[in-house]
Amino acid sequence: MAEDEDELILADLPDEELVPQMHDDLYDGLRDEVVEGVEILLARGWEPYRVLTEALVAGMTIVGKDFRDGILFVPEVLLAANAMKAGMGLLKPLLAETGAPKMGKMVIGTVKGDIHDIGKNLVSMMMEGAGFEVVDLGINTDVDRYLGALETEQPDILGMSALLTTTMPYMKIVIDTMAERGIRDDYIVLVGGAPLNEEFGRAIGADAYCRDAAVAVETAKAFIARKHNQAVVA
Ligand code: B1M
Repeated sequence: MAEDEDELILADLPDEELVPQMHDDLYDGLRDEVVEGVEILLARGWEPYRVLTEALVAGMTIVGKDFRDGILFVPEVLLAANAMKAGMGLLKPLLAETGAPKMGKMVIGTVKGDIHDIGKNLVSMMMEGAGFEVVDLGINTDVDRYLGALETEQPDILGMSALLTTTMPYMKIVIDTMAERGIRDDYIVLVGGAPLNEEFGRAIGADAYCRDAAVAVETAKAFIARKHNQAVVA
């Protein structure tokens, strides 16, 4: 009897209770519940982007704060990250389904020494949704892998992600190496990650720092438009 009373049926919750419940489930690393919550919100007509930002990213922000404050530890955060990824997996095809014409191509990776990939994956998803072709190099990407991919993929944009203050300087190594090889100006270089800011982006010689995935898409579109205009003028 008591057990029945305790059982929580996610589908019975109104949106304003379901979303905080999803934040709790993400916090607790409950993958299946997070996936179910995403399915319910989509079935209720929520836009995939709204589910992503209000249910998943907002939940991960709470996890981030408690990780910083020593309330959560790596194993718990990994579980939360896996639950987040499972929810994102469901949204990915929907965000990519816009049928937008191809805008350009981006190679992206998390820099050497850094294994955080949720933000990078989100950027990739949103870029694909906006019509960009994305080649994802994954995590822990060293300068040779970045440069090799630039050569083989010939993208318009190089994207780099770093979540640690100790790994963000690696972006400058990549950009400096591009400059040494005379290819820096062949690509639009966009950087992002929680510890970065605009000043850092400028200081390392990137074209722009992108605060979040939506800004990354808008910035990429603006740079591609500028590139096309220059090509027309030239
Ligand atoms: Co890590 N971790 N972590 N962690 N982790 C942070 C980053 C930290 C801030 C937590 C904290 O203390 N509050 C802290 C860094 C402190 C610092 O450097 N100043 C930290 C630490 C210390 C560590 C370890 C060292 C912990 C340890 O082992 N003692 C370790 C490092 C491992 C390594 O990389 N070598 C570690 C490990 C981990 C996990 C493996 C447990 C896990 C990662 C799982 C995974 O990614 N697969 C993890 C997580 C999940 C986090 C937090 C909690 C969440 C990161 C995240 O996914 N955010 C994070 C705390 C935080 O950031 N609040 C933390 C959600 C994501 C959507 O946001 O990644 O910022 P974000 O991406 C945004 C924007 O930044 C931007 O757009 C994205 C979407 O809007 N963006 C880009 C990102 N990349 C971009 C690229 C672009 C454009 C925009 O290119 C064009």
